[in-house]
Amino acid sequence: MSEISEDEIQIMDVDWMPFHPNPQKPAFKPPVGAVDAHCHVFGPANKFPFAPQRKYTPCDASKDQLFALRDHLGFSRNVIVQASCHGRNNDALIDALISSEGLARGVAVIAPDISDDELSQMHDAGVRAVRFNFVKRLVDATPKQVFLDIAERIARLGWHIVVYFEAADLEELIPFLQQLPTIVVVDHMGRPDVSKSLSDVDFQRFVRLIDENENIWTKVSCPERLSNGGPPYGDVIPFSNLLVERFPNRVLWGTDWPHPNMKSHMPDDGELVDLIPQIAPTAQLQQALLVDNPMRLYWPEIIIEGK
Ligand code: 0GY
Repeated sequence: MSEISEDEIQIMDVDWMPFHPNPQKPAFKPPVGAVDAHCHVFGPANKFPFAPQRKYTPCDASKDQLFALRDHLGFSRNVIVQASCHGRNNDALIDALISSEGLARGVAVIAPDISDDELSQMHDAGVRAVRFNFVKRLVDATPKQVFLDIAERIARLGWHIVVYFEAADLEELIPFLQQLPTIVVVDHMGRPDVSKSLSDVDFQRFVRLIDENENIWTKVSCPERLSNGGPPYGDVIPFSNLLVERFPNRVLWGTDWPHPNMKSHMPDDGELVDLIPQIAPTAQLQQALLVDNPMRLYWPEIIIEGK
């Protein structure tokens, strides 16, 4: 068998869809201080190589491109989530946080044996949460006890937990989620099957979970990933809208730029922003979704006066 060099295996997957090269300027103007609370940076691979155990190899998506998109869309801040292609090496994330000069916070993926010093350095850089990923196509399974041990350590820092799972796995995960000692943010509305109705048993289980657990929040993100019909994602909006109206103080919104693992199409980020008035129809709901909620969670120390 011939040897494969590290350079060769860092080339993006042949079916990888790169992010939209020139998203439109949205017609919707986000409120002052709006936060894109779910996005990623990838590499650049020559500086921050992807993890050997990754399940996909993306194109580079740099911090500078992310910050340019932030400004173009009319947002002020980012929450950058460590993506599975970087494994537990958070260097690209930390580099982006430091470069943001306080305008980005981070969600890291960490090992249970991380030292207190490393955690403290991450905190100084802007990390405020860890992500527990249960999506089998993205990561190998981690024992729940490992996650519980991590949860206990990061709770002491005032951090919270972001979880990503498929709707089919929720029932089994509920006892675990209810043991977590911090705020818990569920990615992408728990990935509902939007071909079903709002009264479907799986989606109602998710709504009940948030109803019954005051520490559980969700991101009303990723219409492009959940939709069966494609843009303008009319099949997803009722799910996002229900959650925003019912839990106005426990919802976040994000672009999910650079949209890893999209296979059907690549969304225009400007069009995603233009969906916000349908998801959150009043100025009050928009202010909570885009400013007050993410600021409370990621920048509690800042009282917003302008930017
Ligand atoms: C997302 C969704 C995905 C990927 C990741 O960490 C990741 O690789 O989160 C996905 O493929 O559904 O939130 O970006």
